[in-house]
Amino acid sequence: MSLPTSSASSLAEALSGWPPPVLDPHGPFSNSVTTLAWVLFGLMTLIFIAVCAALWVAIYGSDTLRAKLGGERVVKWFGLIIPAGVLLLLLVWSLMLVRGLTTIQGDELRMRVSGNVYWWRVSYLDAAGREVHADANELHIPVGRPVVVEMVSEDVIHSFWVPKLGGKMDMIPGRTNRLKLQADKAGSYGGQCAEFCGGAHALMGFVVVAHEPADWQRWMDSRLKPVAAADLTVEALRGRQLFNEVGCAACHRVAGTEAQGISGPDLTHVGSRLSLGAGILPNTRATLIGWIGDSQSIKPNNRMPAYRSLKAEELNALGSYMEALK
Ligand code: HEC
Ligand SMILES: [Cu+2]
Repeated sequence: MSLPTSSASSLAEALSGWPPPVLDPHGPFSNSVTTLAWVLFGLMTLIFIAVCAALWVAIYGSDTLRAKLGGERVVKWFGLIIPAGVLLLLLVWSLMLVRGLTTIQGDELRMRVSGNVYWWRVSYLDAAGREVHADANELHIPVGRPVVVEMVSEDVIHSFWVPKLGGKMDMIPGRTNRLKLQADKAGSYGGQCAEFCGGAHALMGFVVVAHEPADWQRWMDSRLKPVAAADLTVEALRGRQLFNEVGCAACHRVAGTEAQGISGPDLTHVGSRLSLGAGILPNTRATLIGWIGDSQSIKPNNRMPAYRSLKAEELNALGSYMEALK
């Protein structure tokens, strides 16, 4: 099935993540954050100009000008009343904004994302909070509908951030935080862990793909059907056998097979992900093989061992199997 990102450049843009597109909102929740950012910037500029003017008066102003302004009055207004007013306004505004980003209305799509060193476990939930589909490193959402993401962490503190679609929220072990996202347009949007969580923290990205609602429903339906063995080539079948023999299945789940590991990303549909290694590489046969053979050079100290002893034929077979898991 086709994804809204047919052009490689928009994926590259979504994946590069730098500089974070903080002033380019694509949904109502990111919009409100961006508006507040501009207001902060505007007020900061005014205050900066006022401070420069005060400095100018202090250094170069004539005695008559200073007497006219009155030292005490200047301190009262510019040192107390105006700063207190500005800070109070911004405090109330940002508290109300955060409320808007976190208040649950009940008609949102529910998802749960948990942070892991250095990847994301993703669950699609039904209205009662039960998992209907497990995935990793990619969130697929319908355009125009708010999505509540419940956030947890399985190890250290991470932070979930999709600059174009919403605010930023910490994932704290033992706690569930919530944040709403919404996309106004189909496309792929880059996300990034925004809290230092270890050496390869900068290589902990992800992608949010927004589909038109009907396409999203088709996509969800397609997720519930794992790839059947009958649809695999001979080489991919060999890869499937190796997947169990060399121990991949201990950490990874592929629905419909005996591989049911949960300490690594779910690979049931890894072949259809846009990116690999948690948003850091495009997903191709070559990058799959490169990752399996030596993920430690790509992402130092990630929790997957490097399989440097596998022969080229074995790596090809594993790559072919992974690629077939659409
Ligand atoms: C000890 C557990 C463990 C074993 C064994 C293991 N992996 Fe992984 N694997 C992981 C973890 C953890 C990640 C996520 C790494 C990251 O991005 O930080 C991962 C990531 C991956 C990814 C990328 C998934 C994505 O969406 O980015 C692929 C593909 C993969 N592993 C395939 C394999 C294959 C094939 C084998 C066997 C040759 C294997 N793994 C063995 C733990 C494991
Ligand atoms: Cu992190």
